[in-house]
Amino acid sequence: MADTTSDIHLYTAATPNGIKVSMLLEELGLTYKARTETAPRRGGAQEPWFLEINPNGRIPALTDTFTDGAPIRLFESGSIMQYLVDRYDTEHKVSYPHGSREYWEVNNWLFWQMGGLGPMQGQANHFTRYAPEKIEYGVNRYQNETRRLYRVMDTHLSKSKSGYLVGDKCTIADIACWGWVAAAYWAGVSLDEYPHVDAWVAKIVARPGSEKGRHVPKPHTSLELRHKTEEELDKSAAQSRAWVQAGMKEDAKR
Ligand SMILES: N[C@@H](CCC(=O)N[C@@H](CS)C(=O)NCC(=O)O)C(=O)O
Repeated sequence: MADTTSDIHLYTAATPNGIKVSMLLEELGLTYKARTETAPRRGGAQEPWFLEINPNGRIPALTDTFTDGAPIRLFESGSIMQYLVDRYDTEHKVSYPHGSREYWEVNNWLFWQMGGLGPMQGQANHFTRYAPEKIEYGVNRYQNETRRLYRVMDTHLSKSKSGYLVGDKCTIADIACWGWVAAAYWAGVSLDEYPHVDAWVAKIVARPGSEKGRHVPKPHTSLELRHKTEEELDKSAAQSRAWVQAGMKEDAKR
């Protein structure tokens, strides 16, 4: 049996990058403490103590006691996920052995998410929901790039026998992508055009660990966005727009 005791503190918020880590921790059955004092709206992410953990001042970040007994810090969700499976997924529940073909294919999709899907959809969110004015060029550029990435994923999943991104099981590649895809409608992208991706969203949410982890630190509501009107989406965006804009002004002053 793998050792599931840990001294993990997860600094997180209810965002696509934050829930990746709680979903993985739950999939692995690890104990951890979810910390929310650095959540974007609270501003704690720029405090000196947190910058010691993540010099980039963003969530998620994680601390643990390393194998040598001293504290270790992890930042960047992809790096955190690799650390967690490398150290704790000794039974390869959601990973493949280092050096196997599948290991490298998981890495391909993990980097695809970190370098493509996340940043592009994040900018689609920004121009669609948070910009103080509608800038058509920005909206089109990032929504279209997000759609292109969903097409890539849909084509890949159409050839998958298991319905997962790599091999015959759910891995950190799936978990990394899930929170973003689940929030497609926030970026103005419809899942109706991507049937394999749509089925994959439901497949992941049916897993008890992922289902539990997506609700950390508070109930996950992205799947309900699909049933909201553009007007309702815009109304919720107005609440977030204010703190996104305030955060940008603060960053520009630093
Ligand atoms: N590449 C980073 C992105 C981290 C990131 O941008 N986190 C967002 C939440 S998903 C954040 O902390 N936003 C607060 C802000 O922009 O001030 C990762 O994957 O961990």
